Amino acid sequence: MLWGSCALFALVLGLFLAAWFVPDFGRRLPPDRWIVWGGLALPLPVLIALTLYAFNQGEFLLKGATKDTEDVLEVRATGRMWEWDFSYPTLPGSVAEPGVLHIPAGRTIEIVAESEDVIHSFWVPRLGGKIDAVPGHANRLRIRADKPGRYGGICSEYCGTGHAGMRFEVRAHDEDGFVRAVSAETSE
Ligand SMILES: [Cu+2]
Repeated sequence: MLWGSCALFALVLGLFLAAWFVPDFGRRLPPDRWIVWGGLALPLPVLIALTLYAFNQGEFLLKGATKDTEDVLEVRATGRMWEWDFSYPTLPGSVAEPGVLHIPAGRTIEIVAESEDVIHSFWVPRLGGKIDAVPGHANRLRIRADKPGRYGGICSEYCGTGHAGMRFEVRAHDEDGFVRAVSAETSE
């Protein structure tokens, strides 16, 4: 999307500069042609492609509503004023420190977001969409980190005076590192 928008911006800016500085630029094409090609023929495929891409991406993020066979790791994310807790219901004995979410890289993670008090919102900008954490209701969102690394997360629904500090960190590990990370913490 970034490179596509850069290309379109460069094209429009180029046309603008040409119209401004080159005498008689564009006069050979009648105005209705400019409208048909520039106003319809160019934007339609771009908008259709973006819409299809957005639908596809939305399917991935919200797949939790339906069942499939992919090997998905479920993580519970619980928000409360003003911190996040994470747990792994399918990994017995695993413990996570508050504010740190360990995940395996390259694997789809299903976040089950809940809240203990008011509405919060789970958001890791570099890993995709955000989802509200609502008291008494489990919302599901899928994320995936392609590479190991650290990714910042925040609460993105205003929830009180401590909202701005309601941050957490996602640490994506390779498969071995992930097992070590969630079991090493049991001894702490
Ligand atoms: Cu908040």
